[in-house]
Amino acid sequence: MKYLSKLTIVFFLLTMAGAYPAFAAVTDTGAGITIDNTADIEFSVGGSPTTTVTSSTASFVVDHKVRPVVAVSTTTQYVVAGSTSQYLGFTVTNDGNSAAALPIVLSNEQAGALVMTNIAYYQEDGTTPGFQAAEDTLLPGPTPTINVDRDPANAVTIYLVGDTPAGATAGQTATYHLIATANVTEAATDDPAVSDDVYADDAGTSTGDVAYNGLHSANALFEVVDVTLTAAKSSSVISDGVNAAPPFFRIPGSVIEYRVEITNTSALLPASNVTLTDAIPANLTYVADSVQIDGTAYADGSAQVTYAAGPPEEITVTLPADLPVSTTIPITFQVTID
Ligand SMILES: [Ca+2]
Ligand SMILES: [Ca+2]
Ligand SMILES: [Ca+2]
Repeated sequence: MKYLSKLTIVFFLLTMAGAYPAFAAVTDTGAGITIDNTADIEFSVGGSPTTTVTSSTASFVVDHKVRPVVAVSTTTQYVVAGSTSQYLGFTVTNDGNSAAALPIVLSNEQAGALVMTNIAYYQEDGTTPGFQAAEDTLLPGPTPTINVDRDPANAVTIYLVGDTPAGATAGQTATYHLIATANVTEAATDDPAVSDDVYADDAGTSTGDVAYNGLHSANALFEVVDVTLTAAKSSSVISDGVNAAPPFFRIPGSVIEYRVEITNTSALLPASNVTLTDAIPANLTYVADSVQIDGTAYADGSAQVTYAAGPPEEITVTLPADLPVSTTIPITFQVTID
């Protein structure tokens, strides 16, 4: 009982650590290994001592189980029209018993109204999870070949990367099937002396991807969405130079605070490089260093605030980070009435 409990704990810990393999390929007998077998025959005749006869040796070589496996790591990628270097993530695993790394040719099949342009394949280089064009490895050609070790720990992460056409419209989708084809030819018959290639793949998602046809596929989706920002502007009086306490009035010398609430109405994608430009109207003077973004003050001339004396005076405010989905961030600044 104690022993079983320990086993359970070890299994649990390995699973938690991600060390327990999802595939069991490395426990399969390797392709190319020769297995010899003989039998011993014992007999006696009329009370004679036992005689042993050994059979001839039956030898064969273990065949090559060819089993590429494709899985999806990014099921849906939301994109906007005109966006570049959008990607779907896949893993490609060699789940066979290859003696050497299995050569696998990558290709794709597209379906849907959306057709991405400049499709390319990149291989994750392990530095940073996710696709980075400057880091990950661009694979050459329209149907590149990768070599995948049979150890599931060495599964290869592939990014199918493309640009969204400028004319794409919200709601359009593109399904892309990543197809991994083993670059070996299945043997017609078994030669016991040869490690023959035998297709052992599953059926997949692409057209005609049945079981045992030497390839496997999985699919993921690009979907076009609209990202719209709204901006609501209001003003309030901070002081009027006359009254010590509210209510204040809007007279020359009063300090007015403008508030612009910027909302990302998209529930799917953040907005990047959000910038507000405000030309200060006549009869008002901007109060230096009065910009606040979401309650945090930023000085004129900082990375977030550019001031131009004009006329007219103009401030440009850049959010320090992406505006997250379904989020409102207020920008405030102050002016005085001349
Ligand atoms: Ca990466
Ligand atoms: Ca064989
Ligand atoms: Ca198949």
